[in-house]
Amino acid sequence: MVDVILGLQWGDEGKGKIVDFFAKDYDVVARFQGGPNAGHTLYVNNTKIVLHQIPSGIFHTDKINLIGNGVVLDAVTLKKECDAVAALGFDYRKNLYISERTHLILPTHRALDKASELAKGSEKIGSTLKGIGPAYMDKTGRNGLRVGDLLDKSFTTQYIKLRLKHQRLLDSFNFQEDISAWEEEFFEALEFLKELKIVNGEYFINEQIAAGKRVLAEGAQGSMLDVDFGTFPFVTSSNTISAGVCSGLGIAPQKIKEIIGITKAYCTRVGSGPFPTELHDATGDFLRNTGNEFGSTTGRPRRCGWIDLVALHFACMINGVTQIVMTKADILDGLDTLQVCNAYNVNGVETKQVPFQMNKLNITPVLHSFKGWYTDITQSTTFDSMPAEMKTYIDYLNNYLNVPVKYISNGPGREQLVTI
Ligand code: 2SA
Ligand code: GDP
Ligand code: MG
Repeated sequence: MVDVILGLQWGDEGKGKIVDFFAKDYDVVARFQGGPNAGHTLYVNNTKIVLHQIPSGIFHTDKINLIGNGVVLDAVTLKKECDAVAALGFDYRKNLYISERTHLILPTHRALDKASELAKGSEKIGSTLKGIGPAYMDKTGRNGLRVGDLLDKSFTTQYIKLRLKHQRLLDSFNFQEDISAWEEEFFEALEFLKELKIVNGEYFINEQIAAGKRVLAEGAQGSMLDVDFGTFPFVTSSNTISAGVCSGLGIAPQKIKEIIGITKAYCTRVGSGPFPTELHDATGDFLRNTGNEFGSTTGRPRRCGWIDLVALHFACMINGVTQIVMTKADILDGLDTLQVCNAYNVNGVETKQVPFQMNKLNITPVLHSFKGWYTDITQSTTFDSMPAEMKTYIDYLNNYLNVPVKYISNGPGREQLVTI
């Protein structure tokens, strides 16, 4: 069977930590979408590591880690990350597998990402500039190059053809950048990539499932960044929701069992786009500073605000979430009052539904206040010992979402996870 862990907000919910925690119960950890735009933070022997391309189960040496066909792969980032994993004493060559159908991010995709953002000016998406959008465009436009193509002798010819096409596009943007250094690194990294375990991902994973192995699919970004259901156009270019697991790994829907949704106890977003509960005040600054809310890939400050139950309810619906993990609860320890958004006021009309084109509407969040627990919860190991105010907060979420919060994360450490 396959279980899924994915983000219910705009990413950075703490998926890396939770996947690493749960990995011990699985045989395979697989990434199904996204690429080096992701930044999943985990701690290995008290050392912080941020993974962008490699699944977060890599430090469990007996677990298979698969980069699925739905991912877009930057070979340069992958090589650097493999070196970082090896430096921590782990042999990624033993447990890292890559689907031959995974699309490659080329240096010109990164240049095109930059050019497109520059051209958009004040309407830019706030992309991580890792080439994600252009690489997925080449996939759906049926032009992209895949990991399996590397083993074909026509690869260089195909690369040159695509590069030329990209150059014409870059010229139309009037964008100039010397990519020769990127290209050199890229070709070196491709040689490295060729030596890794490249497999037919769909047969590989289905054989694992047939043999009774347990698979954990690891989402990247978050549901509100999904290309179909997120706050379009301020989204990423992949299906971040549970449906993406099937197309991003080649597995059938009935194989999926638990869908574990991760939400912070508050909310953040990095990049542009609507964020109804965003705080532009001292509380927003408090959340950013206490929660260390800076992009794990780009270092950009994250926008911070109250938890948004309208968006969370929507995310639970489209994903079919069966249980929730609430992370970063400890960040709220220092606040005496907490708020949650339980409806949107759109031009004077209250709604509990996520509207089309949120960015074109004037949305005011309808907030419900709670007394904060105002206690250090980082050392709590049982839900019983947690403050009564925290229990009231969780009860409210359970009732609103109609999906149970099953775990509370009360610190970045592997052991800081309380079961309810
Ligand atoms: P892209 O690069 O084309 O996918 O960007 C499109 C939008 O998706 C957002 N996005 C993210 N949001 C949160 N976290 C992400 N990963 C990094 C992290 C981000 C970082 O872990 O912190 O370091 O800045 C991520 N990746 C993409 C992005 O901000 C755009 O709004
Ligand atoms: P991801 O992209 O969803 O994996 O999340 P990121 O790694 O981008 O950001 C989450 C950050 O929060 C990381 O720095 C984690 O170490 C940290 N973190 C995760 N869970 C908790 C928690 O419960 N409390 C605190 N204080 N930090 C946490
Ligand atoms: Mg992240």
